[in-house]
Amino acid sequence: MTDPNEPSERTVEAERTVCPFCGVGCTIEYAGNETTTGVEGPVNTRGEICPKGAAAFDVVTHDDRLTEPLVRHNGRFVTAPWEEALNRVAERLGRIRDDHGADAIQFFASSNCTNEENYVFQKIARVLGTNNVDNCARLCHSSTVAAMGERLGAGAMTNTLDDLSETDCLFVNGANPAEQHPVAFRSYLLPAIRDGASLIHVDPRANDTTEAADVHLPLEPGTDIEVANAIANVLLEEELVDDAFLAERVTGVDAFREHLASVDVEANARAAGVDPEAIREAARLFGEADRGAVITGMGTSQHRCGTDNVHALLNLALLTGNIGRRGTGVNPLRGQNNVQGASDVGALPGVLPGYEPVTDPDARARVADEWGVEPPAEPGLTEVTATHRFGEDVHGAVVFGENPAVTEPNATAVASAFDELDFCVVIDLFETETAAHADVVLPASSWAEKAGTVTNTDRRVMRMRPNATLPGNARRDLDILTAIGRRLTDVPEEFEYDGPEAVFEELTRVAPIYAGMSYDGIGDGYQRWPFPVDAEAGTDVLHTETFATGERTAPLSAVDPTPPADTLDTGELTLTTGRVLQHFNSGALTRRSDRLMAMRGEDVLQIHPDDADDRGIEDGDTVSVANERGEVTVTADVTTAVRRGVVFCTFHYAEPLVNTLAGDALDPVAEIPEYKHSAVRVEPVAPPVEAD
Ligand SMILES: Nc1nc2c(c(=O)[nH]1)N[C@H]1C(S)=C(S)[C@@H](COP(=O)(O)OP(=O)(O)OC[C@H]3O[C@@H](n4cnc5c(=O)[nH]c(N)nc54)[C@H](O)[C@@H]3O)O[C@H]1N2
Ligand SMILES: Nc1nc2c(c(=O)[nH]1)N[C@H]1C(S)=C(S)[C@@H](COP(=O)(O)OP(=O)(O)OC[C@H]3O[C@@H](n4cnc5c(=O)[nH]c(N)nc54)[C@H](O)[C@@H]3O)O[C@H]1N2
Ligand code: SF4
Ligand SMILES: [Mo]
Repeated sequence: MTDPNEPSERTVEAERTVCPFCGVGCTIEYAGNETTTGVEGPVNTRGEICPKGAAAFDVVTHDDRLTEPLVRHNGRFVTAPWEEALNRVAERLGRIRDDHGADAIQFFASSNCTNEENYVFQKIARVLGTNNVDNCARLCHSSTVAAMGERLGAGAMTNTLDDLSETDCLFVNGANPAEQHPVAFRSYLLPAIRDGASLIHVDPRANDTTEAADVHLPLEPGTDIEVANAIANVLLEEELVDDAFLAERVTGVDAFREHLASVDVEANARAAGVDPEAIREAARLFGEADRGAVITGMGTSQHRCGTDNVHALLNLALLTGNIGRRGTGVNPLRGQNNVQGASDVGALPGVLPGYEPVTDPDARARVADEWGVEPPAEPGLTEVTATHRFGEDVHGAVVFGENPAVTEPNATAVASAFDELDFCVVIDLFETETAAHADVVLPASSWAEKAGTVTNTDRRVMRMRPNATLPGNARRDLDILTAIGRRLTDVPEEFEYDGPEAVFEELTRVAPIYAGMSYDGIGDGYQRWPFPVDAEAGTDVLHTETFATGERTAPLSAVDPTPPADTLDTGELTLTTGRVLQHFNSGALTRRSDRLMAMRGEDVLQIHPDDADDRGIEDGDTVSVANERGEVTVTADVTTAVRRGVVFCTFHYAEPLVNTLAGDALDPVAEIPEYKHSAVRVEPVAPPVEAD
């Protein structure tokens, strides 16, 4: 916190903006006294927020904020003037490009930052001559986007939060919206449940979402395909499918039936460790519902078979005709406040702004018309693959608002890989664990110090507005990026913008899905893509008459299970990871909030009483969790919320660094890591002391 004895030179005022945390996109503003409050916005129509939104200001005035550029001299960081720091960035990255080509540099974009910032960021990479730009969408829903893109032609939520409140059945697979998308859960999903909608929760753990569930399938991590295929089998066997929809809108039905004939519900239930009767009950609830909606999250997507997991869920929606109507669909709840937007504006290695493939010459030519430089035609590296190649063919990195040394799998190896680079610049609010391996660190702007737009989970573009001035010599992210673009590229004039609105205008010309949007049009409300809403269909729901592929039909696609990469030796347990309400991702922001830390201040390992007993572990004991990649010590929370054989931990803390335990396996299609299944040994750190 700021020193109360020092008069603060920072002015603070209330301006409607968007919460910096999750993809729900609640509207908040400064409320005085270093706090924020929810105000009525497009999503939180009654001004409702969760504890993170309420604590958002804590980070803005935190003492740890970077206020000067840092440049490494003889191994140590020293503060430096902006000119020197920026020149060093341009000179060193320029040298890497000259020596090895632009593809030797990796650009880590920020799903925590605005559309305008990410648009400029990917433009720097592409103008420089590389498609090596990626964002955290890689780590959350890249598999979802891949499967949905292939089958339906669009990787975003098919439906809107608003219409999901009209559903009759929620099929929530590997997501915990009660904690991770709290306002969406309380204001859109719970009302549907109170109106009689059923909830099926497919999750190895019982958590806050499970409390509202009619059926809980506590599957073994990594067995989602077994469960979804068993449900598909029951749907077909018990004639719970929508024959009219299958006839009109679906192809591959016969081949799918044939494939599913070999699926045995009992055997799949056994493999997943769930009750076959519960699978049947789930199938009946979903199949008999007039409107059934699938909601999917990280438990589905973060496996080496993440793309297939989503294919298996898409089958359930297509079989039951639950696509293209209100209250239905397949709905990935997006992660950070702008992970949807960072992807929309082209911070991905395979697509240009608006998801046009880099391999499409017409799309490249359209971009070249605007930029005067044609983007390269070869898709770039995804972010985890890139870190695996640091020091080999990748020699430089620009890390913008990401903390891969904490959040990528096998994190200790990732941190060392950063030391293999010739040059790394980090643009962040704090001296992060990744910054510790950088050569230059640039002090950036928090959510409260910038203007721009972000795109929430149901594709709504909303405006952010500054509530505070910058601390010390920190600069706005957009100013930092344009300054780098002007120094580093051969087209400095392409990085002269008169503020974020001018960037947005360019974006609407380059990205077809944003065409026609404007700051004025958005105002205090929102504009949703595809824009404008199709007047004929009269709805914001996708795929109503045709799929986004342009086709009237989408295919069923049979998938078989893939075993996780880690196999369990005797005595080992399966570690799966995830989130809690009070903390956010790497914890960079939430660990620094006293009020959030007071609510939940440490990481714990959830472990089943029988597994704890076997190891002589009691509730509250310090335990070691280890495998060949690393070890962490953490407090045991002995609970029946997790199934036997499975332990659960968050990854919100740099200490313990849980991601040291996650493996390098990637989904072959989307290159998403297998965060949700690692083999670990769990032991008490010291033998329990007998109390007399
Ligand atoms: N409070 C809070 N909210 C957040 C975030 C945060 O860090 N904290 N982060 C944001 C981001 S970036 C994202 S991507 C979203 C993610 O939101 P969610 O997808 O809800 O996040 P997770 O907790 O990672 O995973 C969801 C559930 O998957 C379960 N799971 C684990 N393994 C498996 C499995 O093999 N199969 C199935 N079916 N389930 C499994 C876990 O037990 C967990 O309850 O949340 C966003 N919102
Ligand atoms: N074990 C395990 N690991 C996981 C996951 C999991 O479920 N399990 N989930 C994965 C997922 S889904 C995700 S999205 C990733 C998240 O991974 P990251 O994106 O690396 O984590 P974050 O904490 O969201 O943010 C990173 C950085 O952004 C900075 N930042 C915030 N706002 C701003 C800003 O306005 N400007 C600038 N310049 N910087 C800013 C923060 O200070 C922080 O250092 O983690 C992944 N890692
Ligand atoms: S639900 Fe998400 S967007 Fe809304 S206040 Fe909480 S963290 Fe912020
Ligand atoms: Mo995420």
